[in-house]
Amino acid sequence: MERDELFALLDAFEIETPSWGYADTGTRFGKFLQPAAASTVEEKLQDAGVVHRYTGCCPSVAVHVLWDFKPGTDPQEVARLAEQNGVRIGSINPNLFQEQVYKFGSASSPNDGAREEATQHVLDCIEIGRATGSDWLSLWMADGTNYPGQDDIVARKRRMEDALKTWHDAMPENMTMLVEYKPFEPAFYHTDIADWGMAYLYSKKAGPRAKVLVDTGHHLQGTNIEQIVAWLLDEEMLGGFHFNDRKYADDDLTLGSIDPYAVFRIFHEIRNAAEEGGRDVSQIAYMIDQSHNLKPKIEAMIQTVTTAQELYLKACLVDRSKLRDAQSRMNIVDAEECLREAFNTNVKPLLHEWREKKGMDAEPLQAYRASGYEAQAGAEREAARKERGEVATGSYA
Ligand code: PSV
Ligand code: MN
Repeated sequence: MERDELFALLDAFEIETPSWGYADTGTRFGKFLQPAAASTVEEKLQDAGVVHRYTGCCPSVAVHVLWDFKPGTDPQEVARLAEQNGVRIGSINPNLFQEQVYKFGSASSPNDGAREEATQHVLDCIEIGRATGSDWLSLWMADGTNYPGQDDIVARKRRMEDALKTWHDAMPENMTMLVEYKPFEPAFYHTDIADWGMAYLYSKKAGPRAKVLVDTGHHLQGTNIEQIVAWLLDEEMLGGFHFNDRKYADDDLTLGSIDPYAVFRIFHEIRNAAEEGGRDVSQIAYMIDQSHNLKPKIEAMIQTVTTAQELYLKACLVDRSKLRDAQSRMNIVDAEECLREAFNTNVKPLLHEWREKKGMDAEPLQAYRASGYEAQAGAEREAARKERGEVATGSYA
């Protein structure tokens, strides 16, 4: 593939960062606070703007409605704030898992009140989407049960189908609904949207603007994620991704930190669908869903984005005519070598050239570190927290 073609593919490869990735988060055992962590939506958007400035490929920010839109927040004001920071509001994530009413689920709950509240919240989210100019409604529900016999599995499925159809039909024409699946957690016996097949079926029944969202951390050990991606692409049902990596479960580790070859294989299937299968892959929503408990948040985000770019570029380098030829000769070794050769190529020089051409620093992480942003944000945010009477976090040196 020619250099110009590769650069055009990189130009089109945009990755959304999550507002919650800039805030202090933890595990159920505790939280380790960072002075520079964002606590307000203003600070989150400011940090997202910084990541976009250094990487050049993160122009939108996913928002989690309960966490980012406190009662009385004007969504248009949030959209303006995003613009002032050089970014825009991306996917709108309703929160259907934190309120007490969702104890037995949201859309699938046997409790009429919970289902009504869930629908009202999603309708409010659709309005926030309209007001902020977002095209994406991204749904993840913690729905499920913890014990055999706790509830009727099929009745729950039907309640979910009804809700998704209602929500789908309430969306404006320009909006796409993303349906995310997860095999377990927080429900430990059965999850109402446990895998890609269930998300596919629900999406099909909801309507033409519902698609499946693949969170790379939401699979059981050994699942072949790239096959799921290839199938969804072939069925024109792949909506997008939540990028992260995992070793054991939903670990929220940095993309590619555990298995970069698996991420490369996902990108390979996407390029294969585009170049061999004639599929339109331009509308895939690439989003990060990581909460960095221990790493400095902006550094981790930049590391993730540049890793995604590297692995995507490697997948673009697969020699597809050579691969087709090897496959037609049924030569397994030659075919596999096409993938290995591309994966083992050092793409850093190409990425450096692309960034410099766009007037950016060749090494985003180093440039960000040299800017002193973190120390300054840390000092300012600590002072602001003190002023608001919140706990000051202290230095983490
Ligand atoms: C659930 O584990 C999830 O992947 C969903 O996408 C949520 O919106 C997000 O994490 C919250 O961090
Ligand atoms: Mn997710």
